[in-house]
Amino acid sequence: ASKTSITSTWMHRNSELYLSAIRAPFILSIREGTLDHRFYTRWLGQDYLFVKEFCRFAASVVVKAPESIGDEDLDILMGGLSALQAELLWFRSQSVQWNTKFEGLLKHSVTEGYCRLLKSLAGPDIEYPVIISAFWAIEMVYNESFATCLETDANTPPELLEACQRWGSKDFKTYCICLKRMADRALQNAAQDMLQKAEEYFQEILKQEVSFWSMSFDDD
Ligand code: HMH
Repeated sequence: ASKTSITSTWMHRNSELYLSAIRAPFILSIREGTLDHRFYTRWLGQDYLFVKEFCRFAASVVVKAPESIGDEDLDILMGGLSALQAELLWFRSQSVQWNTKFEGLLKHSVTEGYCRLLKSLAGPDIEYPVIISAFWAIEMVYNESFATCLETDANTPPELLEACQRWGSKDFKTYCICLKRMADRALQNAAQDMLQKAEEYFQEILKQEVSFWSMSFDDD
C-alpha cells in the first residue's frame, strides 16, 4: 500500500504558509497584468543576487549526495546545475532588456537573510536528506507561483511571459517532481530528529519566500 509521502505531508501540515508563498500579491499582479515594472526590475536584481548564492547551494547538494543515489538522480542534480548556468545568462540578458544595471547592486536585507539560510544549509552539519528536501522546496515554490501566471485565464503581459515560462513550464514542473521524489527517498530512512529538522527548514524556506515576494512588491 502506498503511503502519503513525507514532503506531501509537510505541504498539508503547513498549507496556510505554503499557500501564502505560492499566491503572493507580486505573482497575482503579474497574473492580472497590473504589475508595476519597477517592481519587476527590483525583483530581477534581487533574484539575480539570490541565484548566485543558490548556485553554491546547489553545488553543495551534489557534494552531499551519497554514492547510493544512482545514475538518474545524479543526472537530475547535474541538469539542475546546468540550468542554473543558463539562468545566470538569462538574468544578465534581462538586465539589458529592462535597462537595469546589476553592477554595484546591493542585497536587500531580505535577500541577505535568505542567502544566510542557504549558506547554513550548505554548511558541514547539514545532512543530504535535509538539503535535498530544501532544494526541492525552493524550486517548487517558484514553479507553483509562476505556473499560475500561465493558466488559460491569466492576463500575464507578453514582456513577463519569459520569466513565467522559465519557472512555470511543464519541464520545470517535471524537474521539481524529480527533486521531490529524491527528497522523499532520502527522508524515508532518516531518523525522527532529522525529519523534524528538515520540516523546520521547509517552514523557514516558505517564510523566506513570502518575505522575498513582499520585498519585491513593496514601495521602498
Ligand atoms: C527567491 N526562490 C527565489 N529565487 C529563485 N530563483 C528560486 C526560488 C528558484 O530558482
